[in-house]
Amino acid sequence: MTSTASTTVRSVCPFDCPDACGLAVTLEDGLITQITGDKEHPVTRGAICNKVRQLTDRVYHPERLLYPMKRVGPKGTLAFERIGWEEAYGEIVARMHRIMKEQGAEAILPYSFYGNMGVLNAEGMDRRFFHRLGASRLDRTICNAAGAEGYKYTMGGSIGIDPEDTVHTKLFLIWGCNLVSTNMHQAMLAAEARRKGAKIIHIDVHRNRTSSFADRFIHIRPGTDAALALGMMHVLIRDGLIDRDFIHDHTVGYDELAAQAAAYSPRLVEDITGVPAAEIEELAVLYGTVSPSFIRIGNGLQHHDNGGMAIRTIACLPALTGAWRERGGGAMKGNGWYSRLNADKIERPDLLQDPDVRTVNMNQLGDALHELNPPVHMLFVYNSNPAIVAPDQNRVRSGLLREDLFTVVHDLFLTDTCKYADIVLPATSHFENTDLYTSYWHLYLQLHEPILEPMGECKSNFTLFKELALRMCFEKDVFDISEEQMIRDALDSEHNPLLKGITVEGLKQYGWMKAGGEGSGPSFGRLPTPSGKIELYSEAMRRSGLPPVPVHAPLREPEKYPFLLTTGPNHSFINSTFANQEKLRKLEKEPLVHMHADDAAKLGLTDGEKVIVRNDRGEARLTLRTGRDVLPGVLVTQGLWWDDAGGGKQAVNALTPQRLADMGGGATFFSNRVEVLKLR
Ligand SMILES: Nc1nc2c(c(=O)[nH]1)N[C@H]1C(S)=C(S)[C@@H](COP(=O)(O)OP(=O)(O)OC[C@H]3O[C@@H](n4cnc5c(=O)[nH]c(N)nc54)[C@H](O)[C@@H]3O)O[C@H]1N2
Ligand SMILES: Nc1nc2c(c(=O)[nH]1)N[C@H]1C(S)=C(S)[C@@H](COP(=O)(O)OP(=O)(O)OC[C@H]3O[C@@H](n4cnc5c(=O)[nH]c(N)nc54)[C@H](O)[C@@H]3O)O[C@H]1N2
Ligand code: SF4
Ligand SMILES: [Mo]
Repeated sequence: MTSTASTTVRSVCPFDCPDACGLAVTLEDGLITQITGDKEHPVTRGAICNKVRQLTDRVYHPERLLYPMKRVGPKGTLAFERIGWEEAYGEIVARMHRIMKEQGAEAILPYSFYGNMGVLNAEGMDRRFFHRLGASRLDRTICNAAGAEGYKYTMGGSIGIDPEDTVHTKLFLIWGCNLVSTNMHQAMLAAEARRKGAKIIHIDVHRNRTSSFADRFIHIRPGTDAALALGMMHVLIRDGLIDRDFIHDHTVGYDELAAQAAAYSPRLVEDITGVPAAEIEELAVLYGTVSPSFIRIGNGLQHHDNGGMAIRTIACLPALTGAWRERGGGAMKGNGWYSRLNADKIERPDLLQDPDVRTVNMNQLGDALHELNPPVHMLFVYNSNPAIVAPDQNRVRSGLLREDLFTVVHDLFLTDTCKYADIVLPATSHFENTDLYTSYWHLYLQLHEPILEPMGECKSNFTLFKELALRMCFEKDVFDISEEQMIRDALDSEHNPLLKGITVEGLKQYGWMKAGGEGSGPSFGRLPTPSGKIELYSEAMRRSGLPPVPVHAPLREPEKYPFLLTTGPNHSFINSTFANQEKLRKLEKEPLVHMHADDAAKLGLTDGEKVIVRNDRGEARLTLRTGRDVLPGVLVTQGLWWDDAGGGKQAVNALTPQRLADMGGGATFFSNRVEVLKLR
């Protein structure tokens, strides 16, 4: 028997998940044999999710793309033939030159998101390349744009409490967040707080894993959270459960907010939200008397027409009670503000010759492919799977089918988007790359050094855009640089004093370093709002044509169809990533739609049968699950499944609108009206 050399090395989870876990990877003879959590990681402490424990199945998947290919059959059919990188680069460069000459560089559109969260590969060399090229800009709004802007109006930026402090919390509100599935370490910290006496309340439209984890569940109608928060404020103010000193010292606009909240009596709020008035009273009194209290605000409630305002409104609650004062008190929507990097240095927007070049909102890709002038002639997709994740999928796909559109897709797999590609390029997994990771939840920056050689002919996004730039004869001093050089640029602390002392050398030595060091948390000396304080009234909103004081606005889709459908992510996939892995797909069984038992009875539908969920945009065929997990009139489906081989129409974005949310150009994935028909 030959002996095998086994080593365990440090890695980082690259996926679009708040936890950004530290990984411990075992290699035998250069092959990964096991992936577990790094026990030394200060926040994730050795625990990782089941998805990433199975990551070897993804890295060594037999269907991984290993070489470039070009289309040899009709669009939409996955007919490809192997080519070399030089031929691929040659075709892309020739196309780019032709488009630039005939239509202008604006006719080229990048389309990317965070399939890999590494700074260099998600918002580094790629951005630099497209700026230099003069391509149309992409507004990356598909995830948290509305909520981030809403929170910013109140707090000045993505500034919440340090999640490590949440073990001190005594009242834990999980608001529109499926924590157990989507931010498991926050659930672990909540469980630790509970062992020390905390009570956990989940406010959601769907009774799910997180509801079972919580001590109490509050079932709310979709898109009505601002009303609930205003109802809580009504009671807090009426009953004198507010912290007048904190309000005086750290907020502006209390009088305007109080006047507004006065109109939101628990009875009125019950009518809007479906939450009984007595429950609203009880929740508000708990919130006003238990301290420290913490609100984890999720992404779910901001995927609605009124999502920005919902988050802005909830973010006002801890200011009224002064919850921010105590360790473990306050709120968090995201924490990106702490570790913000020097984007100007890495993305180089100064290379853009025409700063007025058009910007395309990624939530409106469907319309962009059909309506823009000059038309989009080249679409360059990486780190994203728009044929599945973008709203109004039928419109997106008919655009992708345009014969005069040249599409390049860089990915690890032949995704549904690749069906429409002219050139498919193979991407490395993050294990093969050098990169820098931040988290949008905890405060640690982590360095990743490659632990595998690139597989087949795979290239990282960084290498792809660097090599493409050199073939376009772009400036060598700007593009012919190393990963390490770009990481040094990113860490420049000029604009962010919290990065002071964080260096490549330090990251190499320790693996991770914390933004702001120990004891980070919002400082109320001065917040980055215009007034420097928490803005309960926002003059900036008024100037932007938004209501300056929190208010509830109803969802916008006409009530032509009887049900409101929310289409969130599931436990075993990350967006559409992992949906091609057999074991994980089996755990999710099949694409389901949850309906209240009374609604099902009225329609003569039974649990387990296949139904057609449809509206004017399209249809999805899903398996019906009936019960009491959703309120009457509401439907919930979870998971972004790939097209099934039989053409079974299970992709739910066929139903979702391109309509934008109230703020930030955000997506409205959860504000769909639909009807449900028996599948005969
Ligand atoms: N397992 C897993 N983890 C993930 C992801 C994944 O796909 N799978 N995706 C990652 C990404 S990109 C993101 S953005 C995050 C998202 O993770 P979360 O922030 O948890 O957001 P969602 O799961 O979209 O929605 C959260 C909850 O909001 C509920 N909800 C929907 N509408 C409303 C409403 O109007 N009011 C209230 N109160 N609740 C509502 C949904 O039922 C859901 O339970 O998770 C990340 N982590
Ligand atoms: N209906 C509905 N739609 C949604 C959502 C929802 O809740 N409901 N959630 C929305 C949200 S919050 C988000 S964040 C978006 C996510 O949308 P996307 O960012 O498109 O997410 P994924 O589906 O995970 O696709 C990422 C792709 O990037 C590829 N990839 C991974 N690493 C690399 C790499 O290093 N290089 C390259 N070139 N490719 C790589 C993966 O293989 C995968 O195909 O989806 C949105 N769409
Ligand atoms: S997907 Fe999230 S929870 Fe799972 S290992 Fe990655 S960062 Fe951790
Ligand atoms: Mo997201």
